[in-house]
Parts: sequence; C-alpha cells; structure tokens
Amino acid sequence: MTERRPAPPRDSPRVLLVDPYLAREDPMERKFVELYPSLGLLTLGAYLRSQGIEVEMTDLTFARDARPVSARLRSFRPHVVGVHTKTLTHRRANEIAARARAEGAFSVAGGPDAATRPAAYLEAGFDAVVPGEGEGALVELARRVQQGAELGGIPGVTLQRNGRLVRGPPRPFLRDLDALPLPAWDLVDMDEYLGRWERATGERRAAVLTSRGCPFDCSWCSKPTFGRTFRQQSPERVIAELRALKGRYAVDYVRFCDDVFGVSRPWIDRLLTLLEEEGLGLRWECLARVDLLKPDLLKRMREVGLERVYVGVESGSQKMLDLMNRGTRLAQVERTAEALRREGIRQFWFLMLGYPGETLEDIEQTLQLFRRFSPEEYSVSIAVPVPGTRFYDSVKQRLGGGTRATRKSGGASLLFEAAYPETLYRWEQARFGLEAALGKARERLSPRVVERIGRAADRFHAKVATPLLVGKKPPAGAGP
Ligand code: B12
Ligand code: SF4
Repeated sequence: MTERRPAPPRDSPRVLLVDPYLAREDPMERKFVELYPSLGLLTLGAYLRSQGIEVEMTDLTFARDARPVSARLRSFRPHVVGVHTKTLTHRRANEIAARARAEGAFSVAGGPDAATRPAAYLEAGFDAVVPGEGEGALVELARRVQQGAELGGIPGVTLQRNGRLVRGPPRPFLRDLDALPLPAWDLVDMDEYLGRWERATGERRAAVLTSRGCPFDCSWCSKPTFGRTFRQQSPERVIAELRALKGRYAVDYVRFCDDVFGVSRPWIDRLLTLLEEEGLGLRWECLARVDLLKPDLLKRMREVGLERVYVGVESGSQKMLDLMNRGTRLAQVERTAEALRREGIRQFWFLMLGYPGETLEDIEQTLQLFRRFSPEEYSVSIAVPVPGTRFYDSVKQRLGGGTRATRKSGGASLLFEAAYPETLYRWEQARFGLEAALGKARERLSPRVVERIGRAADRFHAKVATPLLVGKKPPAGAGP
C-alpha cells in the first residue's frame, strides 16, 4: 500500500540513500537466509522526509553490481548521496562515492564501519562522514550542501581539510525515539524482501527496532554509533509500528533487532500486555541476555508469540565470562536454557573461542555445556578484536592478519596471536559441529550409539588432535 505524503517544496534538498550491501557477495548469506532492509536507512529516510527533504534510495541487496546507483544519480540528481557502511561493504561504498563524484554529487558515509574509521572513508573519496546518530546531522548537512554554505563545524559531521580530520562538535542524541516517524518502507522493494521470506519459510518476516544502544559493557563489543547509551521507544509506539507492518504488508513474523531486547522489565511487561490486547497474532524472535530472561517472563513471551531467542552464551567457563565482562553467570545460562526448552522456544546460542585467557579446559567446559543443552541453532566464532574495544587494546601488540575482521567474524580467521594455533580453534569449531549433529541424531538413533560416537570423538580429541595441534608450543598470551 502506498503512503500519502505531502510533496516536498520544489527547492528542497535532494538526498539519495544507498545501501551498498549485495547479498550475492556475502558468504554468510548463503548459510543463513536473513535479508531485511537497513532499518538505519529507512528511519533516516523517513526523518529526512519529515523535515521537507526529498529522498530516494537505491538498495543494492538484490542487485548484481553498483550500476543502479549511477542510473539513479542521473535520474534524481541528488545534492547529497548518503551511503550506509559495514566493513563487509567498504570497497563497494568507496565505489559509490566515486560514482557520486563523477555525477557532481556530495557524498557522505554513515553507519558502523565509517563510525569506527572515518579517516579511511574520507581518504577513499567521501566528502564527509557522520560517525554517530544520523538524523539531525544529515538534515543539516543536506541543507548546507544545497545552499552552498560552509560545512565546517556541523555537530556530528567529520570532514577532511588539507589532509587533516576536522570533527564537528558532538551532536546530542535524539531524546525522544517516539518522535521518529515510522520507517519509510516504501523506499525499498518490500515485496521482494517479504516474498523471499515467504518462499523460504512460509512467513512474511520484517525487522523492527525498539531501542538504540545497550547499557552493558562486554569487553569485545564494538558500539561506535551509540556507545553505552540506551534509549527505547514506548511500548505504544512499538505497537503502532507492528500494526502498520501487519496492515500494509501482511507481515506475520517479526524479528526484534535490538542489541538486547527487553532491558527493562516494566517495559517488556507492558509490551507483552499490549501485544495480547491488540491480538495481532504475530510470531516473533529477539536477541536477549540470559540474566534478563527469567522463566516467568519467558512463559509470558511464549504465550504472545515468541518462537526463537538468540542468546549470547559465549562460554561455558565462568572465568571466561568474567574476563569478557559479560556480567552473566553460568547458573543463569543453565536456568534460561532449561526454561527455553520447557517452553518449546527455539534457542540460538552465540559462542566465542580464543578470547585471551582461555585454556583448553575452558573450551572443554563450553563444549560440555553445549552437549548438555543441545541448542537448536548456534554459531561458534573465533574472537575478533575490533578497534575501539578493550579486547582490541589488550591484544593490539599481537595483531596479525590485518583487518579482515568482519567478513570472517563468522568463524574462520584468527586475527591476533592467541593462546593456541588457529588450526586448534578450527578443530574445536568442527567438534561443536559434530556435537550438534549428534544432538540431532539422538532423535533418530539409539542413545547408546550416539554416546559411543561421542566418546570415540572425545578420545580422538584428547589423544591425537590436541597434542598434534597444540604441539609443544607453550601457550602465548594465556593472560588477558
Ligand atoms: C539488526 C542487525 C542486523 C540484522 C538486520 C540488519 C538490517 N538490515 O537492518 C541482520 C541479522 C539481518 C544483520 C545482518 C548483518 N549484519 Co548486522 N547488525 C544488526 C544490529 C544488531 C542493529 C542494526 C540496526 O538496525 N541499528 C539501528 C539503526 C538505527 O542504527 P544504524 O543502522 O547504525 O544507523 C544509524 C547510524 O549508524 C547512522 N547511519 C547509518 N547509515 C547511515 C548513512 C548515512 C549517510 C548517514 C549520514 C548516517 C547513517 O544513522 C542511523 C540512524 O541514526 C547491528 C548492531 C548495532 N547496534 O548497530 C549489527 C551490525 C550492524 N551488523 C553487523 C554485521 C557484520 C552484519 C552482517 C554483515 C553479518 C554477515 N552476514 O556477515 C550482515 C549484513 C546484512 C546487511 N543487509 O547489511 C555489524 C557491522 C560491523 C561492521 N563494522 O561492519 C554490526 C555493527 C554488529 C557488530 N557489532 O558486529 N544485522
Ligand atoms: S555484546 Fe550485547 S550485551 Fe554486551 S555490550 Fe554488546 S550489545 Fe551489549
């Protein structure tokens, strides 16, 4: 359904937003089908429109290459081209800046990667970077570019002058997230996104964000845009967005994309009450922390449609959780995993190997925890030191392999000199794979057979693989 909007004034600035992510180039995408339009860009688009700015968007997610950007540049003639950045799309973003320049448009980069390393984007040809929250900064920048006014000193905007980085003063975060308009879904091909989901799962799935930021402080977590700040929409505003998705796009499954869903108990209680009262009949999933997911809350969430939860379990060793500053206890992991199983909610565990201080014994504890609970889904990554984190600072003298971080963050490469050789961590990842397969086989094979295979694998691990892979090399960097 098309939304009726007042036409922007004739002389208003024109902004072209670009998502340079191409699904076909993302190795992870082939494993997990997870395509949603960028909520950052859809919200920026809606906000710009609400300020009288004319907006179009080129979303490359389903494209073969970046050529659609040039076609749009010529038809729309934007004053400003705003590109969303992730490490994975860095090169493509730079290509778009070059295309913008060729058409005489001003280019600005925003999003997590540009926020982490603005200089790299400015050196590669972007005219400006917005390293933080984008709404206010992009409106002001677009107006000044259109007027040909001075660009120095805009709060939240970083430029390069005579080879030097010139940062505008910090821009205060938006205080009231309820004041933001609903995401401008019409800027992207929602039919394509929803149709793909429908074909793959039978459900029309959309992403929703109810908060910005995260108040926790895990030592490996990079939060360049919102830092440790945390703001949330009111439950009523969230319901308005869900109602619109259901009404306009017949969405029946929602992924809540918050860094941590349900940080405040009164907030989540109210949202669940409203979900029940509205009777939207949505099924949903979210990412949450084991310390927040109390069994009574999970029961209630299940009653109003919760189907799957992503949980950052990370390690089966309390020592490691403490070193990571996770702020969670193993007892909470166990309590939550049990409650999830009891309620029939699918659980997706995130696990991490190789964090400084981890020994073979800690890895074994993680595997044993995994074996005990057999989560339906999981991902085991090798710790990636991301610039700007305490983890990065602690290993920056021992970095190797450059900054291929994000692309490989799904698991393959070791980017610093950790306690053990990379092959050991790869082998451990394979052990989790076997364990998951055995967990599934338990439903079909006799438990004795499964146990026998498990024991044989353990013996091979202890007697052959570990001595071979660890070798005689004393553990390096075994301390944090
Ligand atoms: C939800 C989420 C997903 C969801 C949905 C993504 C989506 N399409 O919206 C799913 C699961 C699909 C996903 C997938 C991936 N994700 Co993701 N995801 C997130 C998460 C948790 C929230 C993103 C979000 O909506 N934030 C809220 C919005 C409002 O913020 P925002 O996007 O940053 O935008 C604001 C500002 O950054 C700025 N801004 C953004 N763009 C622009 C552009 C301009 C011109 C300007 C001026 C400003 C500006 O203004 C916006 C509004 O204030 C973040 C973590 C985080 N907290 O950011 C990771 C995160 C963005 N994802 C990440 C990664 C790596 C991926 C994948 C590449 C993983 C993979 N497949 O290998 C894919 C890429 C998919 C894609 N389409 O791009 C990384 C990116 C790190 C990096 N440096 O590149 C993050 C930061 C997580 C992390 N810490 O590792 N992701
Ligand atoms: S890992 Fe999750 S809980 Fe920890 S600081 Fe990052 S977003 Fe917050």
